[in-house]
Amino acid sequence: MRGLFSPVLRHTNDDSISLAALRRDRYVLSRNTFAMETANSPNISPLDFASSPINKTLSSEKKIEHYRQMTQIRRFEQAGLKQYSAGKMGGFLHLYIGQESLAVGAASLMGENDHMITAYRCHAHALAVGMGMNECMAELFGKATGCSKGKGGSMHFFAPDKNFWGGHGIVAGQTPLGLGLGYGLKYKGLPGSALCFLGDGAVNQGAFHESLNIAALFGIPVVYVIENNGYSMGTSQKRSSAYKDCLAQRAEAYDMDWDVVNGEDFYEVRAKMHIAMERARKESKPTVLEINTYRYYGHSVADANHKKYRSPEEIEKYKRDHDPINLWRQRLLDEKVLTDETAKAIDTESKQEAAASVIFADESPAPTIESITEDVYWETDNNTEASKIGRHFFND
Ligand SMILES: Cc1ncc(C[n+]2csc(CCOP(=O)(O)OP(=O)(O)O)c2C)c(N)n1
Ligand SMILES: [Mg+2]
Repeated sequence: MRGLFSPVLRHTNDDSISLAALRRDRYVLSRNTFAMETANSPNISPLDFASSPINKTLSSEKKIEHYRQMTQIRRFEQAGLKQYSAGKMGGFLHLYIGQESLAVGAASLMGENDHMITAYRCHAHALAVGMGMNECMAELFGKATGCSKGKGGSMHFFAPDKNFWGGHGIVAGQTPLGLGLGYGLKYKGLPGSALCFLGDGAVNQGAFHESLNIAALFGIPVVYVIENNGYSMGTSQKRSSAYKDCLAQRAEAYDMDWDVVNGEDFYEVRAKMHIAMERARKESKPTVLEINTYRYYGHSVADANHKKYRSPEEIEKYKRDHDPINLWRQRLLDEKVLTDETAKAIDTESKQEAAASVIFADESPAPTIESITEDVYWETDNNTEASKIGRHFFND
């Protein structure tokens, strides 16, 4: 059965051909690496992605900046968790802690015509594209100064001015929207790409498959990024898919390129994301990437059972040996790009910034009752004809 799905090598540049040839082995290796950990060999890599074209030109300043972003994201979410526990916010809080290299790696490659959309685990993507901690923390608190004016909360961070299109709660609901972002680029003749993130739990949804089909059929410049953190709420990825070995390989059914990425290696994330984004920008072709990663906390903070459907040892193993921030820091220390002192200073500053955002959020006003219908429909806010007759979508 598996022979039917043997990978098709259709990559376009030299760098990616070597990656393509290795990708299946690489996948098996990274899974095995994750499965049979030893403390001494946490990061076996058959390829050093530091030498890929997009990483070779990465300046020391940028490398440190990306370390700072990942640290800021983690400190922001840790501060948010503390405030959630103190009863400062309602609804859900889905933490991205453990997965930071994915959002930061992708955002680090975005230019003015590239767009990003994701699911409800969206804090990191928002901060990675350049949103501020204040507007994000205030959104968690449901305050009027939040990025969605306090009406979105944890799952609905948005920054259209930064080409960040949210934060979506329906599993795979963002996948046709990501397709639309890519379609818009093509329609306008813009040389960009649409990055659409989804979880491993979204890959069996019909909307995703319909999106893949149209993306391939119309040649849409979209990159679907499956953040495979191993679990969909309390269900392990191995239990939720009939074909469980490789999620990205489904792309072959749509005649689409795909690859598997080791998310703990920041260089690898950038190298493979770059290939996919260039394919979108230059050839107007879609890609599916599956990035292996891990979340340290439960599905949301309300997930009290997260140490029952996976063992505490498993969680500890990932924290100890696969933490993307620790591994990136170590890499930069080894390259002598970073010193321990600078790393510590970045961490302290990130904590301070997060603490300041908590004060900002706490002191901010709540939205007014009168504003409850504002910012829901564009037509209402702009008092259009469609709004007057109550037909928002079809008659404008
Ligand atoms: C269509 C739909 N079905 C079910 C849910 C409930 N639900 C919310 S999150 C989630 C799990 C999704 O897991 P995954 O896609 O792996 O993303 P992760 O939480 O791991 O980031 C489910 C089933 C939903 N929001 N939408
Ligand atoms: Mg998941």
